[in-house]
Amino acid sequence: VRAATPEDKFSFGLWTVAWAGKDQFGDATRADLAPWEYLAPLKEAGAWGVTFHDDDVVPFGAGDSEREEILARFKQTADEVGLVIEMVTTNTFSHPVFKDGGFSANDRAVRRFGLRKVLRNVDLAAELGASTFVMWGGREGTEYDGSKDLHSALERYAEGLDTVAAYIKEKGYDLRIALEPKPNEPRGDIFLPTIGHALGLIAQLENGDIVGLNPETGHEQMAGLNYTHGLAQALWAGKLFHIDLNGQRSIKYDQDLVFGHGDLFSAFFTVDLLENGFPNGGPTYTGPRHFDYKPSRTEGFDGVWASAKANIDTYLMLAEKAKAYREDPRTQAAFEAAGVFEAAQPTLAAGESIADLLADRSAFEDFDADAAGARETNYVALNQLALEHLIG
Ligand code: 3MF
Ligand code: MG
Ligand code: MG
Ligand code: MG
Repeated sequence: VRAATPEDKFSFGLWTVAWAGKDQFGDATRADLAPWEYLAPLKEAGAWGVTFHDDDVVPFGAGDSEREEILARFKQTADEVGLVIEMVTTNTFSHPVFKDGGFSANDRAVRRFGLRKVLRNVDLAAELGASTFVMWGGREGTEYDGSKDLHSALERYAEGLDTVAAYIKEKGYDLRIALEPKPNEPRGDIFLPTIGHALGLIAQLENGDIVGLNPETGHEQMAGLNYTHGLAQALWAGKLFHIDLNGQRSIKYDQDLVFGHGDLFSAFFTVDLLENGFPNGGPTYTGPRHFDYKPSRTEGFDGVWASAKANIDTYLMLAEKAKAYREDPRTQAAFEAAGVFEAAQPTLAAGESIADLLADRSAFEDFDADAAGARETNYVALNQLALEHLIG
């Protein structure tokens, strides 16, 4: 596979390679390095960008001068190494103060603290030149349905998001918010569990024009959903601002495997959409190819860097294969036979009224539904072509 270039825009959360392996049941299996020590090897693995939560770099509760010192060192190292800080995000899930959420906690003082922590980080994101501000509300949710007035919780969540968006506008920052849906873990149920729920909430915001999505492969798959379809709907809505690519095998805890190490066929179609767009044209994704995975706890540092590179290599291999799949004349013929191009034709003709449709006997009275029901689609043959390219 070819080497990654900056044009590929491969990017990693600092918390991915910096995860030391501490989980619910076991201690860390790797050492903690200083935040800037991860940057050169990330660049070496092929990254163009890096992203972080405030607390990944600066310890929670650090004083202003310590904070500034650490951030300056981090930024300087990123510059020296040649990594772009393309996204910044806020940790409103680790500290016990956020055990009931940041924006939707019942406790108003906690909500005000959460909002202040986020706004402070919006300033930092703008200062560092990031273009996206991701918000994963990992503790926004419940274990018990009776523990929150769900209507008030949604009101407060929306209020918080609208306040952050209003602040970005007020300040004139060139920054967009990207919400990251997840169905559960760490809460029993998290608000905005899927791409669809998040799109629904964004549509009700006052400042929703600068609020979009950062969908994660595994999060949709944890809900049994199709990630590629979710990306498609976010694109269609003009809301695909950022992505978290990784791997997940079926409905279980958040595995955060290397991209492609979960559902590989699904990963193929994800890359096909990201690289080649919709067969009939339409909006395309031009943002970072951002990975949010965890180097497995079984790995040492060699394994960390090998797994970081594995994300990139898998993406590049799939991109090559998806390109060959699309360019294969057999695929184009199979698209034609499957009616994929016909789907671009509006169902009503240009200028056709509903009355015209109702008067069109060929559409209903004379339509042979049984014959149409018996038509060949050739979808399986088309899928086999994809498989052939994928494993060929
Ligand atoms: C949790 C996640 C988060 C988000 C991150 C970005 C810790 O399952 O995916 O990673 O991606 O908070 O804002
Ligand atoms: Mg995750
Ligand atoms: Mg995950
Ligand atoms: Mg994520």
